[in-house]
Amino acid sequence: MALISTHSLLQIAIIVAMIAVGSSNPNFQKGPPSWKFDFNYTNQPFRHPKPVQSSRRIIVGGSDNWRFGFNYTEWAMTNAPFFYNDTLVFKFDPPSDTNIHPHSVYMLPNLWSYLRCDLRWAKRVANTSEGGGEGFELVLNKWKPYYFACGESNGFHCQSGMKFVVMPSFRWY
Ligand SMILES: *[C@@H]1O[C@H](CO)[C@@H](O)[C@H](O)[C@H]1NC(C)=O
Ligand SMILES: *[C@@H]1O[C@H](CO)[C@@H](O)[C@H](O)[C@H]1NC(C)=O
Ligand SMILES: *[C@@H]1O[C@H](CO)[C@@H](O)[C@H](O)[C@H]1NC(C)=O
Ligand SMILES: *[C@@H]1O[C@H](CO)[C@@H](O)[C@H](O)[C@H]1NC(C)=O
Ligand SMILES: [Cu+2]
Repeated sequence: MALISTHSLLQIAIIVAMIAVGSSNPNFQKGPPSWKFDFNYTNQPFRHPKPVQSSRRIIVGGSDNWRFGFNYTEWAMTNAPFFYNDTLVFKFDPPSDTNIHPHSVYMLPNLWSYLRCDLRWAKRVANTSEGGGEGFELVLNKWKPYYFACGESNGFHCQSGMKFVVMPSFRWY
């Protein structure tokens, strides 16, 4: 039995790449921090570079919100890096007559559970009703990889793309 499938290897590669994006944030390097991009060397009156916005509110999935049939791994890759203290917002409609397949948000304990969409030791952070209105908010206030997944249909939503990893990056204030 192949213990690690090609599919899993690909996913591991993506996650390693994402964590690398976080660590390669300019602030981890010796060079000047990213405000160098705000400098304008023309002979204008000197203005301080704008302070970096302190935290962001990021809608998971953008205008697609948190839904079935969307690849959140790809979404997370194109929207990385995420920063410490950023707020992730999960928006999904509560169960109703017209919404018989609602969603939820779980955090998986480790990479292995994440790769297999194994929800046994997962922690539910939002039930199917909590994504309505302004959505469910979660602040990235720990220095750790966050393994997110939808916990519905016994892992089927997760396997179909409703999962992603976030590793918060350090931001220079
Ligand atoms: C610098 O300021 C000048 C004058 O306002 C402007 O034309 C130029 O586009 C600015 N350059 C950058 C890189 O922001
Ligand atoms: C993150 O946010 C908390 C609460 O607003 C604040 O006390 C803390 O200084 C922030 N940490 C960083 C690294 O920005
Ligand atoms: C979801 O959680 C909210 C807030 O804790 C609670 O009021 C609600 O009853 C829960 N709904 C379901 C379907 O578990
Ligand atoms: C989502 O996209 C990633 C990267 O392109 C890919 O490896 C993965 O198989 C996709 N997931 C699904 C469920 O299609
Ligand atoms: Cu779901």
